Amino acid sequence: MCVALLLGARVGSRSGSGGGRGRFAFVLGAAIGAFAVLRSGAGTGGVVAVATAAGSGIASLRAGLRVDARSGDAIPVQPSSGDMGIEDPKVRSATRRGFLGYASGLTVTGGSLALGSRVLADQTSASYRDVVLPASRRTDGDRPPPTTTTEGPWRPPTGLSPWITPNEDFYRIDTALVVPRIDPADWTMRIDGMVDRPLGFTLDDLLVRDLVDATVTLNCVSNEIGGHLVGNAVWTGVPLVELLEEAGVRPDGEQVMGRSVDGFSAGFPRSILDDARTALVAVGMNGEPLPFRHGFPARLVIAGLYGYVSAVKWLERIELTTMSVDGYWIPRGWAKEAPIKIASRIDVPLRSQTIPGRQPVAGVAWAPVAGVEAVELAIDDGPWAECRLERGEGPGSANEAWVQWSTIWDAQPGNRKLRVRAWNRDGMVQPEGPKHIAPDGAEGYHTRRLIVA
Ligand SMILES: Nc1nc2c(c(=O)[nH]1)N[C@H]1C(S)=C(S)[C@@H](COP(=O)(O)O)O[C@H]1N2
Ligand SMILES: [Mo]
Repeated sequence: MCVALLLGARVGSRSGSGGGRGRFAFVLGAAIGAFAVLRSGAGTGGVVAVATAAGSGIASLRAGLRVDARSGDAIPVQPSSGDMGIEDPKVRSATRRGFLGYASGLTVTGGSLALGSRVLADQTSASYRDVVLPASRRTDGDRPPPTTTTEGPWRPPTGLSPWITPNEDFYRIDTALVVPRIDPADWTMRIDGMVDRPLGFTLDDLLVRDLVDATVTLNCVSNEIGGHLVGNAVWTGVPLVELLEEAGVRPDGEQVMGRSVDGFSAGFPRSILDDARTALVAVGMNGEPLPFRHGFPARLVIAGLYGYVSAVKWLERIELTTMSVDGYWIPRGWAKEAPIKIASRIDVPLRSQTIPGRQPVAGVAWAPVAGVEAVELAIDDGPWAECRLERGEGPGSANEAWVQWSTIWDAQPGNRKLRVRAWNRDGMVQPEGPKHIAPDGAEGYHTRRLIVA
């Protein structure tokens, strides 16, 4: 699938808009894609999706446009560095307006593609339903006792993100045209490269091990300030360090490179694991086997690293290598090392208009792996005032998961501005920015402007 995409992208970028070679590449890509889809057993629906993708690919070549699928349900969603050149939203929308005709065509083709891949992703095969997570699982890392405050019991305000993001609502980012639907019977995961003993695992090999549960916030580097490409889940899996110890990493194996069945790859320095952060070959998400969309049968989850350098879905290989090898997004202009930045978001109040009087302001904040120490809210550029924090209950270290924060605001009529920022437990405040998502994540304080009347 990825081959088709890459091929199309490469020829597309050389030939400019509407190039015959570009069109040829997409048709060729579609043929390869269809072959791959048939081989993977996705059926004719998958072929239709690929054909649609090829069609919209040609359309986008002609329009000189990229498909911008922010919801994460359509085609390649992480913008390439090329897009970062246009910073002014007005310039962008002017360019877009010129291609309205193409854009509406794209919406239709893109929409049917999204629908196609969704239908495929939601079908559960018999072999998927056979997978059962073992009931007894251990917990590493300590969690402080639930927050006890003098403020009394806490009720999450309406509209606040739940502590655990349900699997159905969890954001999805990947380059896959069609969600891989791996039959565990045909799947193994190997650990090789600069190791003393290359190892191979079936899904059953992983499931019979002493599995760990951990609550970890996953965050996409493409998440804008206040965006929703972030979620918090309880992941179940095998600690990566245990597997690496069994394989015996050689001193030159300084990078852990995860590789997916779809050609995607992501790597991070092995030394990152030395601080005992959660790092799992995950097979479960919120008590269920991984959904297809989120990497069934196994994926990596590394606390505190953006997904594009760590969270490889449909994992088939963990290669120990030197730092000179690059994962998928690195040659496309994204930073080689990418720790998650301190961030906070206002969820409530949601609307741009609100009524005067006392009301909740609430949201989420995250700063893995140091953890969130405090969240502050400023009203109309007034002083920063500390908010109440809720650290949800769950397995794992509280510092690797987001916190919910809330406060009560006595809204006065007029134009109002709310700004939020977080501090981590190393005494660092969230960077004020503003800074764009490329190359290593956005910086800035989420701001909500409201008309109180
Ligand atoms: N195979 C594969 N794994 C992938 C990606 C991908 O494109 N292909 N994208 C990564 C990125 S950029 C992110 S942010 C996370 C998102 O994981 P999710 O879709 O489960 O939320 O997956 C990572 N793993
Ligand atoms: Mo991402």
